[in-house]
Amino acid sequence: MPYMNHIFCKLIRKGELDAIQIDHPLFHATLLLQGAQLIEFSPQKNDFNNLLWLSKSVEYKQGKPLRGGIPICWPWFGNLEKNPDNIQQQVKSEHRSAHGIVRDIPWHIGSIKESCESVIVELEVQSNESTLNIWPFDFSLVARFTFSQTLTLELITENTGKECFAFSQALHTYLPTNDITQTYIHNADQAQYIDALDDWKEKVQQGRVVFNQETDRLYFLKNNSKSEQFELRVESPGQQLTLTTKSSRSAVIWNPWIEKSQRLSQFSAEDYKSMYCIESANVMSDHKTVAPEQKNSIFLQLEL
Ligand code: TA6
Repeated sequence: MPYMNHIFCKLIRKGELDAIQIDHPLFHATLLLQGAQLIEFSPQKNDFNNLLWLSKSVEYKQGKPLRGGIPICWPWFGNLEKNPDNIQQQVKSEHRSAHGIVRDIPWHIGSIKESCESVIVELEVQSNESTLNIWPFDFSLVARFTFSQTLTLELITENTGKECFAFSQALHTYLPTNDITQTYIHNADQAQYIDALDDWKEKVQQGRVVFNQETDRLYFLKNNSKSEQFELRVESPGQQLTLTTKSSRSAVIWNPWIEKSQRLSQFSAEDYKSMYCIESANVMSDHKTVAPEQKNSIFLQLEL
């Protein structure tokens, strides 16, 4: 465990994994080095309760994805077979696990900057022999977390190789709710979406998003919007939350509901009642391509 000379940050162990524990006057946070997975962000504005949902049966095991917080899905989101052909064709081996190759491998600390107002942590990972065996492209990723009373996460992709590559990505944010049936996601009215549970048919959102069945949808910004930024406002019992995404025209909204909950790891039969996911993404037609030495960023902000 490398020595850490900081005021608010210390290195701790969670099961088999190293983590940065941050105890700041304005917030607490727990950031795993594996996958650069944030599993806790507890701002003072939320009475130092975790703004993120984390499974009670989470397993801190090396090389095993954890259910909760913000898993980083890169260089493909979800089921590889459902990605655009140019992304599928880049994957060399029979490696077909969901959500790419970086959420269950070790990242390392790039930098930590502390102040009275915030803490900025950069975690990094670069291509290596094992990633090249699956996905033959040289890359460098930086996950930049800015913690204060709000949370921002920027995922920066750099193509450090000699050929272009295409990728899809998602910041797979798990959020808690006191009652999923009283949880509403606003600002998606009339947005187009792909329904992953209805043969990937294209549909149009009517009004606010409600949860009354298994929900697994890839939303796309209304075509007339020029910005690559959008806000989703979430209303749940006792909470109003705003999730802002930049450099993205897509977002995934997911709740496994009753039947799928039985098939999920690190997930109890009742957990669907107290969680949902809103994933800031670049998926399907919104996937990205980077040329050698080019960078791409996707950015989310969570604010009460
Ligand atoms: O983001 C939605 C989704 O793709 C769902 O289909 C479900 O598989 C979820 O991600 C969780 O995936 P995981 O591999 O973490 O169990």
